[in-house]
Amino acid sequence: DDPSLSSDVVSKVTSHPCYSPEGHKYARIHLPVAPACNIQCNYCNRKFDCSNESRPGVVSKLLSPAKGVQRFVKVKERIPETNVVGIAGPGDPLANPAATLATLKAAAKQDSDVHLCVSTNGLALLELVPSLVKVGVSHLTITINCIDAAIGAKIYPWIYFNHKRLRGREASQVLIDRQLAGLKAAVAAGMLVKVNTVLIPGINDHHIEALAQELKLHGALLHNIMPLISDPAHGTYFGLTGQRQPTEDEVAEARAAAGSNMAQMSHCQQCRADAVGHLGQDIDLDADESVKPVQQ
Ligand code: CLF
Ligand code: SF4
Repeated sequence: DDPSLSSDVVSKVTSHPCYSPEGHKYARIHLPVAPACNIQCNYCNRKFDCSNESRPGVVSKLLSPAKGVQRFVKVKERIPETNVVGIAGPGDPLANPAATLATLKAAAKQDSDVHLCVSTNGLALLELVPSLVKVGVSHLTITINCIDAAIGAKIYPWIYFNHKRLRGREASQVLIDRQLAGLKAAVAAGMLVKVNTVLIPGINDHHIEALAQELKLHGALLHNIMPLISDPAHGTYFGLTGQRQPTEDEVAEARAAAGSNMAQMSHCQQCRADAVGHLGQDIDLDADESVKPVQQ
């Protein structure tokens, strides 16, 4: 309902299931083609899908770009309202640029109307913006958990950048700078950028308003505050300090604090890297890739 948005932007927002309630009549397919990651988050133990978009305990079976596109074609035949192809893991899509770009390019070749969507931690984004634009990525998500390196040092033990492993505040500062520069460049290139923030009690919960202000300044369109899902059984507890998940009230408070600057998304399903179907009504693909309802 923002009058400043152009009709092209409005149509891209209202036809994407994650970007608006109007988009819920459409379905998305994630193609799990991206195994590697270039950072370490304290809430991720690497055995499972990227926790920047996923529920814990989920292991997506990796696909080659060719197999991924075959899956898209089959699913599209059965669910014709599938209009978004997303790459969201199981690692970071932009730490696997060859596979990610090849998959998106081939998907667009099959269906010229499909929206191409990528979710990333943002470290490798800046240099890849032109390639993403070239293959036609219209919707981009960056997970940004803070804009303060002291907070970041509690979230990211290391990053791998320019052939070097960086740690501590230095690592967080590089990541934050790259996320914000990538955000700005992606917005300037015409992509609709959503930011995911994992809400971690005691770590970044007091910082959400300042973060949202900065996101607004850099041109982000939508903000998705996701609760940390902390589950020691799945290795997704937070580092060694075992941070708890936020309560529903704490999530609501954080969304209210961010809401004066950024439009808030509240229907996120924390999808797996191989999610298929309408949000909240995922379908499962068995061995021969025929579709059946998933047990939630
Ligand atoms: Fe997938 Fe993410 Fe694109 Fe959506 S999911 S890459 S923007 S098509 Fe959506 Fe799932 Fe939440 Fe992500 S509900 S986890 S916000
Ligand atoms: Fe794990 Fe995703 Fe963080 Fe990489 S970006 S460490 S895959 S949660």
